[in-house]
Amino acid sequence: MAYETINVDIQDHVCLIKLNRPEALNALNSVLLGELCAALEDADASDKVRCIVLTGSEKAFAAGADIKEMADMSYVDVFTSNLFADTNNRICAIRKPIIAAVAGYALGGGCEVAMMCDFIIAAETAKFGQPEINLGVVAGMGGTQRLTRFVGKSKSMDMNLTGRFMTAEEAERAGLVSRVVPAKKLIEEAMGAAQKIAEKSMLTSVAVKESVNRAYELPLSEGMLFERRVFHAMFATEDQKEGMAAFLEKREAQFRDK
Ligand code: CO8
Repeated sequence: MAYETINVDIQDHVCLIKLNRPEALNALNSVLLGELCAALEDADASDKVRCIVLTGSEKAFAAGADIKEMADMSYVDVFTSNLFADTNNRICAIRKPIIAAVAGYALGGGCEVAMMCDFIIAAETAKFGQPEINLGVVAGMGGTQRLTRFVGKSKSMDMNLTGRFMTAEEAERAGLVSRVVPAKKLIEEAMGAAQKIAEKSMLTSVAVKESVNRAYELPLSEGMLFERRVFHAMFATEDQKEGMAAFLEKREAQFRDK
């Protein structure tokens, strides 16, 4: 399918989605958000895709929601359209793993979309921020909520109240990103990680994603019970038999998603 604001490429079971509004530093307007959600849903439904990588340009992953599009909206407009709720819900409903590969600015909604992905690999050039306070608003899609769970109250307050940007190095130290790599190697590293995930059983990848995400929703005892029940359920799969047999026979497992 042809898109206006994103590029989509599938290689070796990995779907690479590149945000592509260079004239606006990939600001997230309604067309881009609609296309992004549609592309993610297509990838989620496709037999050819086992993992997704979401990236932007060297200069910007995304510099936030499109300010030009929002500036004149009224309270009734944003309330009635429930602005950004649909985007959050659609991205969070994707079952396959999504890696955000971030170079340059990931600000406001850009940082929030990156945080909706399952983990973030950052180029040394990445800058994360929730500068909405400079526009007279608060973050609207997780900047006060997900960011706080990632980096803790003090740093989240600092970011949201001052609007300052975090470097990739600080973001890694704070637990916002999983690894920092040289800018030139960003896509190679992210595709390599995605490739590793694509080689596993999809049943297990989806179970891992659901289990880790429960850690953000449930008290520990309930989360532990959820995890244990999922672990038990994996014994009903052929891939568990294959994975354990392959280990014992000292060979590579051949998973079949069964
Ligand atoms: N919206 C619209 N256009 C933008 C945005 C944006 N968020 N960011 C940059 N642009 C445009 C600029 O207007 C400019 O266009 P033009 O040349 O036509 O004037 C072009 O991109 C290049 O930008 P700059 O000239 O400003 O580039 P600089 O290198 O000087 O500065 C910065 C880069 C620091 C990133 C700067 O552009 C900036 O501060 N951008 C705004 C960052 C921001 O405030 N982001 C938060 C937006 S609000 C938000 O995200 C609310 C989230 C709610 C949920 C969202 C869910 C998706």
